[in-house]
Amino acid sequence: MSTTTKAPETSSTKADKPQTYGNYINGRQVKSKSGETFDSFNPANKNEIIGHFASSSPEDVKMAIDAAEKAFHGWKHTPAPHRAEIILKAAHLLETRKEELARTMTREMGKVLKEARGDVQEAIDMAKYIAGEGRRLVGQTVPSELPMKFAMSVRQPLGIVGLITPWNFPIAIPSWKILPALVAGNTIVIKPASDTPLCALMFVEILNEAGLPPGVLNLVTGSGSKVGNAIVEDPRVQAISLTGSNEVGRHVAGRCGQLMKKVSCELGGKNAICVMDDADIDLALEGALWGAFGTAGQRCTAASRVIVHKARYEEFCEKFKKMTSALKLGNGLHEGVEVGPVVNKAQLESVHEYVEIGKKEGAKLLCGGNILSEGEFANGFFHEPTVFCDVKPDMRIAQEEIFGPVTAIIPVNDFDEAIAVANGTQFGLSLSMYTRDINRAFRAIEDLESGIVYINAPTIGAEIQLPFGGVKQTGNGHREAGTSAIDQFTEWKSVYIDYSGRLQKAQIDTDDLVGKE
Ligand code: UN1
Repeated sequence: MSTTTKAPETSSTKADKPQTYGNYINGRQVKSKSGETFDSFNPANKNEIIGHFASSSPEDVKMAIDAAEKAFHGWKHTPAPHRAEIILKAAHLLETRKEELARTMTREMGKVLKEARGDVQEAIDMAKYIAGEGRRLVGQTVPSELPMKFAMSVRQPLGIVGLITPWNFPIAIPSWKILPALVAGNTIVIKPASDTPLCALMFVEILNEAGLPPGVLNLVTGSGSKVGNAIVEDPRVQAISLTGSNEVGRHVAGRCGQLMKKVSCELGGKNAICVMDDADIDLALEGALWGAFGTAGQRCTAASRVIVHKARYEEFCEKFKKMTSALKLGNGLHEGVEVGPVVNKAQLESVHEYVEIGKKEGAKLLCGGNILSEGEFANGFFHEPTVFCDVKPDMRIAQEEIFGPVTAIIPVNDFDEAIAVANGTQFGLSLSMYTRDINRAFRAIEDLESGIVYINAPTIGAEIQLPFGGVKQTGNGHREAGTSAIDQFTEWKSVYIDYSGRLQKAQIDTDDLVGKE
């Protein structure tokens, strides 16, 4: 598809007619070199086009990297507290525009409005938190082994960083990456998911409106194969931070390994809620429902397994079925809707395929299981919230990430088995334990193999002031958010200052120093 429409200066959602948006390079929107576009549409109603976006090529990526390269020197030398002031101003702009951003998000990727507001709020929280880092960015001062010698380490920006972000948290996740990268003095090229380019563009424009110099933060839309790869391959890009599928993560991390680039990957999950015999069952039920079906199960942290002690199994399944069947599915903008559509057709098909796999594997379908395509669902990508019970831990529906409104209830005999089953997948992002026994709670904290553990709360809902990320195949050892966010986007420089006026040899001139000057 191609278009000749001129790209507007700023993005807004007001126009009835879908607008055409450009890439954001060097402080303004620009059309892709080819002029080609792709559409973003509403998954609750695929006939509603959200906008036409630049279908970019490696040439466009080069332009963005050129801009980031030019801006780097000035940005690196802007004192960090001033960089942080811009981020704080962006926090306030985001607050002012929270409702507009949330509504755009619901229209663009389907999550219900309350959750979309939460997504924007997560970015506001991150902006306020990371702005404080502008006056910290702490290093170390340590004693030297030699007299009249000073030793310290300071953080340095990496240079140009490439960010690749997903559609499920279309503002929060870009904020986890963009904001710490900025406060640390890096310049950026971001490729947002093609399902949510408008959310990302609006976020980038707000940061620029807050006062970023042109070229510091650039956005290029388009496919992973053209845009993502071109960002990874350019030798001027020092580091990549990616949130996405394991398949893409493996490819990108592999290339970055060969190119000797810093890379942090935040990938899949197969999170579980464990419900013990002593748990507050109503609390656990509510938590499991929110954990499994919040954001239509499209969270890396979604509770796609519920591991239940046999003593409470029948009761849990029966009540969970009732609660799940009562969930109101629909357009996330409508009052009272609890579960929205899944993001696109491919996702709908993939989710449904897992339902078929579950049935074939011999799991019992407790409720749901269908694609909805009649009446108000006719033009959207709706899948019934679906629960399997009597699931065996090694079934595919209990091992593979589904990323949709499907969860698997697995019965276990005791606490130790619950821990073993919870740990028994290749992933390790978020695990939860419902128990009223303090000893069990602490054993769970110690023994659950995941980057995030919850006690008496579901697997979703991480706050930005703690590290976010996982172990095993969920990632490659990095953490986002919290103070660890800064580690991803800085390099250590160790500095020695010898003010003795003579050559002092470390490890050699170290004898007889006691009591001497
Ligand atoms: C994700 O799904 O990738 O903890 C992020 C949560 C949210 C973030 C999820 N705060 O569920």
